[in-house]
Amino acid sequence: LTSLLSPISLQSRTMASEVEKAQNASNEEDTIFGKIIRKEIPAKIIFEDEEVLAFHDVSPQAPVHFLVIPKRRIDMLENAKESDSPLLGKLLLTAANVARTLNVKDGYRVVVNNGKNGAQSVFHLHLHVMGDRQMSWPPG
Ligand code: TR5
Repeated sequence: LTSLLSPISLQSRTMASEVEKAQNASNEEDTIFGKIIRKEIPAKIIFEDEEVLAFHDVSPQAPVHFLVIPKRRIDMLENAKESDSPLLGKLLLTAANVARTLNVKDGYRVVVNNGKNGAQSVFHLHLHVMGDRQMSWPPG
């Protein structure tokens, strides 16, 4: 059956299941990213300091696709507080620094999925950084 599916339908199947996952995701206290921060499960870590962590996405949507997360959990962008401003700024600068380290050429895209309609599936704030291919607009 798989051989009958075109790459496009395979891609939309993957996208549909990502959205499904997001629609069913729960805003639990700890998440898979908490386990990655505590090194309870492995991840391909690219950069780490006391406040932030950058690691490759396990299901890359571009030749380069990494995530940048705060070590202190903020569940969603919409729940970030004024006092989180320096940390939010640091996430963006880390995204740029890591993209430079990985030698991502000719630009890249930074995305935050927020909530159900934003297709957020992991409730620990994260920036997606995708590059090394031409992105399209509008996103799906
Ligand atoms: O849909 P949102 O924006 O919440 O994105 C969550 C992202 O986390 C997706 O792109 C997933 O592919 C990614 N993800 C999920 C897991 C995971 C991961 N990236 C790295 N390592 C991971 N592990 C070990 N486990 C996951 N469940």
